[in-house]
Formats: sequence, structure tokens, C-alpha cells
Amino acid sequence: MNAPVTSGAAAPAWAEQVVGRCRELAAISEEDGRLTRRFATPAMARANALVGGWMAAAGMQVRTDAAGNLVGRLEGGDPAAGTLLLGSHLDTVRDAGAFDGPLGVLCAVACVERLRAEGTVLPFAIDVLGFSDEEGLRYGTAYLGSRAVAGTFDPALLDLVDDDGVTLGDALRDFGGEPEEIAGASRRGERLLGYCEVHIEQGPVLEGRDVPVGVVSAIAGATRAELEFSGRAAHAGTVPMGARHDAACAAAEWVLAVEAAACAEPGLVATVGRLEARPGAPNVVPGAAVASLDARHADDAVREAAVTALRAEAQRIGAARGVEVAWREVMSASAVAADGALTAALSTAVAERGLAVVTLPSGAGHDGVALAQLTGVAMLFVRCAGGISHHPDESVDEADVAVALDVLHGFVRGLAR
Ligand code: HGY
Ligand code: MN
Ligand code: MN
Repeated sequence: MNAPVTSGAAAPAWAEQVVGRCRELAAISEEDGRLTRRFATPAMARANALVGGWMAAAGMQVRTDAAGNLVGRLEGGDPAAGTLLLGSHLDTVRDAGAFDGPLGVLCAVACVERLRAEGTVLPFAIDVLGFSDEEGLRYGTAYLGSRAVAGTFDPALLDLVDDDGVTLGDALRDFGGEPEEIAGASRRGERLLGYCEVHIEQGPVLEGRDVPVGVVSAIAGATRAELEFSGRAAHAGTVPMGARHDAACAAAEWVLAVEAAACAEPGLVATVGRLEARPGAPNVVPGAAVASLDARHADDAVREAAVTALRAEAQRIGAARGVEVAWREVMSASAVAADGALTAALSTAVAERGLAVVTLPSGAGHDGVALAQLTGVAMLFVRCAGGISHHPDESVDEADVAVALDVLHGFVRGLAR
């Protein structure tokens, strides 16, 4: 498994190594039988150790920063030339696929390995980042690691509590991070050439255009919120329907209103991914219900207007049913345009390989949303089968990964010209 690639090997050998490593990494999970790897968990520590070993074997200096991000560094020939940031995230959603996040980290590691194997010494340094939390599964709010690197981490987040009552600060401390020193993870003020991330597309466009890679033009903005519906628990057998304050029915009516609003607004997507009736007994009218909201659009004004309307609709539904509704905004991230110069350099690297340059927006969020506050951001999408993602069936073709590796290699060398 993962025999070291010989120097001078072409991209296919590197691609085989990257895909094999993604699958090896996918075996590191908090749960039996499926891949779930949340921020600052023992599974994340094991993942960092495995990837950190591959970084060290590639000749990089390896460390973990105060926010739990894994950082592999390859020094450049000229200390004044600054640093190029590459990478992606190592955390996952629940029951995840093997490539969302790790593909970008391991493509970046392979890029460094290939540069060293061919004897290329770049003027600038390369830092490969394995971000500690992009998905936000454990604490609800995304981009914890990349926000720390961007210098925009809000210390108030350290008081967030997970489903087991563990605060973010305690989880990070137990993980070996330094919550009190998290500001030290910031790269603000350094000379940075930018951030480039390779990521599966997680959508159908590249397959539809029959191209292996695409260049990202922008990343959609997103709002995440959590709603608590508070009605009145009651006996399921004795309380007449007209006398109930059923929190689950109020939540269910709102979920359908979310769907209707998104279907009515072009480009808007809105999802209630988490829905829970409490106390959760079959013979008890739910006195409480919890629902999440994830709303996205390329245009921030459209997204914000939709979220405002959905918040008002929840209150209207609640009032009509005698159910109180508490709304907590968990995260709001503005849409981000990719950096023009970096994206042009990435497009040139695609074109130089005789490939059509397809540019597309990203409906999915990425760490680049946070890093755009720090430096220019560019992304290369890789075709993934059926656009399937956030699902164990997520997959990529080695041939497409080989193309992505060649493009990344050309992009990085092109920055040194
Ligand atoms: O939710 C997203 O778009 C990303 O996968 N975190
Ligand atoms: Mn991702
Ligand atoms: Mn994801």
C-alpha cells in the first residue's frame, strides 16, 4: 500500500498514491462502519498523525498549530519570497465519503513530494494545511481552523458546547491545542502568495461538461441557524387535536415553508438537515422540537432576505399554534470571489495541458471562505462520480486526480516564473 513514488514519475503514479492514501485515511473514524471525523477528537488526532507522517516523508517540517490545524512546511530558496498556502480540511461530515477534504490535503503533499523528487527548489515556501474543522459538525459553526489561520477566530466560540456538554475550548485543550493561544495561529502580517485548494466538485457540472477539472470563480455565501420550537408536551391519547401545542407539527410546517421558499427563488438552496422532536416518546405530544437551517446563495442580499423571511415565517407559524420559537444564528459567511491573478494562473496551468478551461461557482462552502479574509484564494475542482458527496459513495477517477496533480504542479511552478 502506498509504495513511495519514484522520482520523475508522471502524475498517474502520484494519483494512485493520493487516492490510496485518501482511502487509507477514510478508515480513521469515530464510528464503526462509517466515516465520521469531527474537530479535536481522538480520530482527528490519528488522522493528523498519519498525514503528518506523509508530510514528513515528503521532506516537510510538520507541526500542529494552536487551533489543531496540521501544517507541513517546505522552505523556499529565498526567505523574502513569502509562502504559498495549499491544502484543505481533514474533518468530515457524518457518514462521509473519502475525498471531501483529504483529496486537497494529499494532492498538496504529493505536489511537494514531486517538486522535491524532480529537484525543483522554489523561491517561496509552501505550507500544506490540513484544517481542523471545515464542516462544523461538532460545534455547528464551520471554518474554525481556517478562521484561526485568517486571524478572524472569535474567542467567544471557545464557549460553544457540543452534544456531550464539552466546550470547544476544553475539546481543543484535550486535543493538544492551545485555546488561550489561538490568536497565535494567525498568519496575518506574513508575506503570503495566496491559498490554492484542490477539492472534489460535489456537483454535476464537470461531468456534464465531460472535463476532469474546473476552476472555481466564486464560493456561495451561507447562513446556518438553529431553531427551538417550544410547545406543550401532553398525553397522546387524551388531548384533543384542537387543544394541542405540538412543537413537532410547528417545526414540520416550517420545514415545508423552507423548501417552498428555496424552490421559489432561483439559485437559493435551503436545507433542514437536523430535525428532532422531544421528548421523543411515541405516546407524548412533542413539547419541543429542534431544527437546523442551512441557506445559501451566490448573492448575499438574496440569501439574507430569504433568511429574514424564514425567521419571520417561523414566528408566524409558532404564533398560530401557540408554540414559541427561539432562533439562534450559528454562522453567516459572505460569498467570496476567487482571486483574479491566482485564478488566471490556475486557468493557464489548465490550458497549458491542452484542457478546456471551465470556470464554475461553488455551491459548497470551503476553507477559502475564511482564508479570503487573509489572502487571495483559488480553487481547482475535480470531477466526482455523479456529483455525489457527503455520502460514502463519493468517488473520483485516478485519471482525473492525475490531471489535477499536473495542473497544481504547473500552477505552483508558474508562480515561480
Ligand atoms: O457544507 C459545505 O458546503 C461544506 O462541505 N462544508
Ligand atoms: Mn470540503
Ligand atoms: Mn463537505
